[in-house]
Amino acid sequence: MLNRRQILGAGATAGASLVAANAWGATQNMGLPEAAVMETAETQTPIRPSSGPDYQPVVTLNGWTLPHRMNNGVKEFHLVAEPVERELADGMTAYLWGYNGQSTGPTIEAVEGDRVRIFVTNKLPEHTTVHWHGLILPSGMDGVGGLSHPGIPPGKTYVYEFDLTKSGTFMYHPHADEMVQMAMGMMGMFVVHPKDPNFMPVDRDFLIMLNAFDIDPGTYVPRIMTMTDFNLWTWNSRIFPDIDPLVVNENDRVRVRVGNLTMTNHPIHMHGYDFEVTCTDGGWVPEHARWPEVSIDIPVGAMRAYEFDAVHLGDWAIHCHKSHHTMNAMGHDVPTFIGADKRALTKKIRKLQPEYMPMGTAGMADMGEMSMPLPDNTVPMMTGWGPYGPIEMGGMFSVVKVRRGIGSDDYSDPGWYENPPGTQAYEWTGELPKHASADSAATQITPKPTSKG
Ligand SMILES: [Cu+2]
Repeated sequence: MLNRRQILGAGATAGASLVAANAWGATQNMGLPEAAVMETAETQTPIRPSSGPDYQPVVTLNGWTLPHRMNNGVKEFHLVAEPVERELADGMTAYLWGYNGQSTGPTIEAVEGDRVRIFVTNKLPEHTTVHWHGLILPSGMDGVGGLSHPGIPPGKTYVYEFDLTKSGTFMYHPHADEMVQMAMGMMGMFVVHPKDPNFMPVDRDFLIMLNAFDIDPGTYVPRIMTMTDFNLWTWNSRIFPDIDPLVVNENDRVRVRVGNLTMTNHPIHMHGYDFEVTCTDGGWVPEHARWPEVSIDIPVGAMRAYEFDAVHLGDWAIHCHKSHHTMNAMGHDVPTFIGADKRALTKKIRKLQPEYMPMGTAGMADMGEMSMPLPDNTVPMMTGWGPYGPIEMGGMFSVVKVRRGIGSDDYSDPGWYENPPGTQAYEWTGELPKHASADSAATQITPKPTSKG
């Protein structure tokens, strides 16, 4: 059964493929290929190759793949650098710069041995370039403004053309006014599939670009001068609870490719499995050089792909292990109240503001449950509801959903996992030894008030 998301997704993909198909028929005209535009932040169904070697197309979470056309054996793509409106979450839109209607930009997919011709039209108010991070290409195609070629002036189109000499996962981003343009969301992934379909095949191949923004609550435009204190930690310019799950069929071979174009490292941790790094942006890791991990640190300006066999059914969290990166719109100047006695203060404030509620004295979990009034265009700091209560996360968090009987092109959310009887943590209702009683637990961190009464 199709849900609203799939219908939108299928429609959008069909539309995008249509552009490519029409353009194919018109290759003899040699005009600029049509620039496909994506209007939603919904994950698009992957595009299977219609010619050349077969490959398992990648799924860009909350993103899409740029259609191409063939022109005398050359794969032609058209990127448009432009201001975009991106839904970072349902109910929060950001005014960013991106490509072809979205930030992050569309994923470019091609095959080892292909020659690609990429038209880049600049609709920004200032010049830009595109640097093809990790690809082996002629120096003049490297996209460093002023070094490789002049910046692309506003309103102009430049052509990049080169052979894809190796397979792997690469990235693209401006190398012109780079600090500003990347803070505004300009980046995307470039996947080159192996020429040999039997080289390290997988059944599911997911793409995540780690990026970050600093957008004050109630506003729309990122602060471009921020170096470390970003407040929105995003995957493909999307935040939890609105990052789509990674939907996987039992026993699938799964690859997750994670690129980092933020200004700090992100230890990506996935529950329920151990796995191995199989690829960096430098190339594939030989089998004898891999070691097992449960968290993979993704350095700044780098990509790591890891793989696993989906043998453990369940809902498994996947997230950055820096706890501040699984929060939304963090204010870092919030004081710590754990252990503080706010009763006297609360009494005074309630004379002026009867609904006042003190928070934070027993931790901040109450923030995950309560809906407090927020400025417009702002999402809560920790949020998301699971089958058993608030998940209390934000930012860089999603769920890997491993199920039995998922169709090979089905990425729709299967709902929550039902734990088989006897396999879920439960409350102990029997006797407790004296030293473990509930009373003694609370007194460990909360000092008793000095005046009892
Ligand atoms: Cu992180």
